[in-house]
Amino acid sequence: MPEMTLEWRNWVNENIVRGVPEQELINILIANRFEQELAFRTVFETIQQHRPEDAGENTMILPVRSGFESRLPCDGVGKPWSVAMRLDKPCVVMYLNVLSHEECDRLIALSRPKLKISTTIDNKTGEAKAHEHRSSQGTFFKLRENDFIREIDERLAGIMNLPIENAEGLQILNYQVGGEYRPHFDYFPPEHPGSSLHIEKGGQRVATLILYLNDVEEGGETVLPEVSLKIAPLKGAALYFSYFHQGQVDPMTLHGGCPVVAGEKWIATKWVRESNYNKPE
Ligand code: PD2
Ligand code: ZN
Repeated sequence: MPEMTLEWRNWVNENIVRGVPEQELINILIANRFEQELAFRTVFETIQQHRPEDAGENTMILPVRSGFESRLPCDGVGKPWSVAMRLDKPCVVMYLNVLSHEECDRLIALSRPKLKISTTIDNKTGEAKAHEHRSSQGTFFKLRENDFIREIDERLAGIMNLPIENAEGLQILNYQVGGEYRPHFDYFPPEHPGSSLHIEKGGQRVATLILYLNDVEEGGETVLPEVSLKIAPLKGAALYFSYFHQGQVDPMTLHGGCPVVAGEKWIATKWVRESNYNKPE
């Protein structure tokens, strides 16, 4: 991945001054192989210099290109995904139209017959166990399990800007009324003896993408309490956050799924590791 050079910084600066939309500049940087986070940060810092009132301390709101704010249902078919919201520290990004409504419905239909009680990892032993803190049912697809899943796995790796081989298989979760996932970390806390078992293959988890497969009637928001962020599920949209940088995990990414108050909630979760998680045994 290229480092940010002075020429590129100047280019961003000139274009911000000319009034070119932020998202356009970010897309060009990413197309030129800059890491997504570096692209966002460079544009963000430049805006902060010129229009501090638009940038705030920590938050960057990018142009919203569909019905997110109004919570209109947005049909992802044929539309490119776009960024609706970004927080800089920790890096949290809300994407729209990552999956089409047909893809969401198909993932649900394929998963429904395979659902099993979800588990959490025992801090001491690393064993997976059912726990009152996680009241959902779920199932996994293997990485590239079939053509449909392969296409989604490839798209998500592209959005997350991480190698597909580092990804775990897509997990589908279903919460009924009252179902929740209490605040937790997706990384394996280094201080827990049970973590080493999970880090052996593919290393630490580095980032998560939660994909919302339906609109929830009430409740079921994803929360990041340390940064006071609450995201309502929106069919086809996705929430990204990363938490492992320079060998350090980021406790600010504590997050949870609020209880569903009415209706049900379906999500898909993509977790990505530091290194290859799919080497043949
Ligand atoms: O369902 C959610 O919103 C949620 C919240 C926190 C899912 C996960 N974590 C996860 O799958 O890791
Ligand atoms: Zn989680």
